[in-house]
Amino acid sequence: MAVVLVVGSQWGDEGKGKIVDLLTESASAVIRYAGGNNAGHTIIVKGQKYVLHLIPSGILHAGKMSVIGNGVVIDLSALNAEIDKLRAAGISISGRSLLISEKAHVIMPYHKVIDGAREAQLKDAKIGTTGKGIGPAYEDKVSRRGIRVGDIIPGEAFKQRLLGIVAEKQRYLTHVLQSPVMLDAESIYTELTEEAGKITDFITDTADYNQRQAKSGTHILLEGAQGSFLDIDHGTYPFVTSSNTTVGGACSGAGLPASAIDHVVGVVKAYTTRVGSGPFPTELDNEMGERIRKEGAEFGATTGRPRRCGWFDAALVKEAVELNGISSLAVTKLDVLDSLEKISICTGYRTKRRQTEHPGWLTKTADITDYASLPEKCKKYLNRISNCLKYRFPSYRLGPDRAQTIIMS
Ligand code: 2SA
Ligand code: MG
Repeated sequence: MAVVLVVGSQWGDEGKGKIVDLLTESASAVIRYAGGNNAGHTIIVKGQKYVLHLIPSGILHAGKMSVIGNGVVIDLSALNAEIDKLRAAGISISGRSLLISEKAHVIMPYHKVIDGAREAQLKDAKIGTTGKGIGPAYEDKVSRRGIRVGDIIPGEAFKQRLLGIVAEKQRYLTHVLQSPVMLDAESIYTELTEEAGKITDFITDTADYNQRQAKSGTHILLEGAQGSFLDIDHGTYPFVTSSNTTVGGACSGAGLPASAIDHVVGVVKAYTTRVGSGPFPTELDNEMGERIRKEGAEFGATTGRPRRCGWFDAALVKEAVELNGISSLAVTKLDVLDSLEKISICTGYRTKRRQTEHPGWLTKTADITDYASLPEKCKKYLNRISNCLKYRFPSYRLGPDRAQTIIMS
């Protein structure tokens, strides 16, 4: 399998990072194509926990290339902090392990201020963003006022352009959003050029790199961020993020033709979570939801916010399967349901809400390494999901560690 896309099939936090990490073994490169440091990919390798926000999960494997594609928005100081943290943990990062697109847009300090001020203005109707400036950065990209990584060339020309943009943002902040924040254009220029200076070794034409890899038949992975229903076009608008998280975003955000994608792996949690506002038909706003949250440690990997929890929604995932052309599904966090006596699955709600109840398996599953050894009731639950979606699963991820996975053959 040459080019494989790993895409979230719910509202994010499905465990994409773990599946990518697992598939990286046989891949040469891992490419991020959308989102920014709003993402939080938690990976546990040999008991050591890593939370990645911008850098693809491939960085945890020596000898693999990690690529931040043109569709990603980059907060340069957050990126450098992440690089420093990984280096401190003994991970080697150089131009031979990390590439950053010169065309990726930069999240500027004023984007974060605008993000926060807008949310405050929306009060109860707020989106529940991560506050990382994602929306305002993509807005500037689309309105052709953004700053790209490759635009940051220290000197008068760039400085003058930046001063003009900052003056405009200040007017917007003060007069439209009534924000008390005063932007300091000089220090923004200094910080930006300093941070950009630290990553010059990594900046390149990543679309060209990706296309060459794809053409040569090398196995590469496209690592999705957030989930299908946070997609700006196909998600639960306006409670979405500002990028195309789905398959189309992978092509534009990595600079790859649609024909290059050979296989699409959809990642789903064995139940559903959502962080931030917006519709959630199977939400359990009760003790059961609390129990799943606790058992699954369902807290935002970026903001620490408690994630909303609910039953598996097969109707929703079926849509993600169609939308992304998912070839196979990977199920994660099955072990979180180990202690439940009854588990429900939503099988449809467009015309009529239906929930089917399943007996729980009440057995610890995290360390089971083959499908046959799973409790019968657990297999029944998985088969039901598989039947609802009319898809079979290539792997089941049980516990949090890389080793705690069942690969189906
Ligand atoms: P934004 O910040 O503009 O992208 O927020 C818009 C919506 O997108 C949701 N969103 C996420 N949902 C799940 N996981 C995300 N990453 C972090 C994690 C989230 C965290 O891995 O846990 O730590 O809170 C993520 N990023 C964005 C967001 O909640 C809004 O609904
Ligand atoms: Mg996450």
